[in-house]
Amino acid sequence: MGLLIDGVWHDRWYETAATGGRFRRDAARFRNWITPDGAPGPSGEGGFAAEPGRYHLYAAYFCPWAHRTLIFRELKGLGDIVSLSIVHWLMRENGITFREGDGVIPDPIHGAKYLYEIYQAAAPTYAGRVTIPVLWDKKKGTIVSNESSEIIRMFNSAFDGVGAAAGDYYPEPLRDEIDALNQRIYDTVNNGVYKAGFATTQEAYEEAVGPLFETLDFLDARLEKQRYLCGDSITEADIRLLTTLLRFDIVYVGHFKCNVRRIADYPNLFAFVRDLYQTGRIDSTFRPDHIKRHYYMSHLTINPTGIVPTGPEIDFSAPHGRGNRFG
Ligand SMILES: N[C@@H](CCC(=O)N[C@@H](CS)C(=O)NCC(=O)O)C(=O)O
Repeated sequence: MGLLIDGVWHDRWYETAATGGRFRRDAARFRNWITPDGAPGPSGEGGFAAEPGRYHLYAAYFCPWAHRTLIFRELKGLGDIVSLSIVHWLMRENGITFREGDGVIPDPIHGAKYLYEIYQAAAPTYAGRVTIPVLWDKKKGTIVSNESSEIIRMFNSAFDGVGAAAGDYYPEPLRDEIDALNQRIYDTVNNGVYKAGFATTQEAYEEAVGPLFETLDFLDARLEKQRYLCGDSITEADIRLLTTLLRFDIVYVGHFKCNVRRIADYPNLFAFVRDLYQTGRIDSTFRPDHIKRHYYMSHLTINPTGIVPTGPEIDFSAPHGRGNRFG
């Protein structure tokens, strides 16, 4: 774990001394958008037109943010349109790497050993954290985006004219509702588990855990009445929630001390996770072995022995009953 300063790698754990033990996530720096015709998107520069074979996704099975992009790549049938590398689960010295391992797909473009080499290739004096996912443009030889929430928006619609599968997971009439849910779920759940887990004071930990379980209670109640967060079809908000819920009982309950309740204790949330897991090819993007090894073996400040727990046993392919219940 570390960061680049003036393009040079430094191994360093997150700084929480100046914030009363609170973990603060840095904003992503590459914020360009792929659009159907290369017109600029909501931020960054233009010139990134949707073309089959032009873009490469660097992703991780362990990472909840990268997992969103892997799911959208499947849902939108982009497997032959956007090529893929998968990094190794272990993140220690030199940060995220392409060392050999089951499920790792090496970097065909730079032959990189470390993810930071991709950042150096795009910006030789880059200063900041080196995070996954990264969307690379083979034509311009640079990073389009390293912000997962924006990469999934591009995957949702930019490639529709060049062979993507049908489906709109951010439909116009639902946007306000999706945005509001995303905001609350990001602050208290997606990032909330990290705020709890990386806190270095009791106060910072409690500040994160309370709102996390308030939101989970709220979501479980919402899913009592409808199949998905915004009604009867899957939206981006469901996928953004799913990647955290899939990691919850196997990692966040123990490693990040988010142990007030398990997802398995919430009847609706647990069935919702199984429902989505069994949708399309989402199951093919879930690698609990990478996930467990990543967290328990990489965060040695939290788990100094690096021992990975054996359980829990959870069957995400068990019947969920939500199709019959909601018609
Ligand atoms: N805002 C980014 C966050 C991505 C992120 O933080 N990924 C983690 C892995 S789960 C990472 O690369 N961490 C490395 C670090 O912080 O040094 C996104 O959503 O795309």
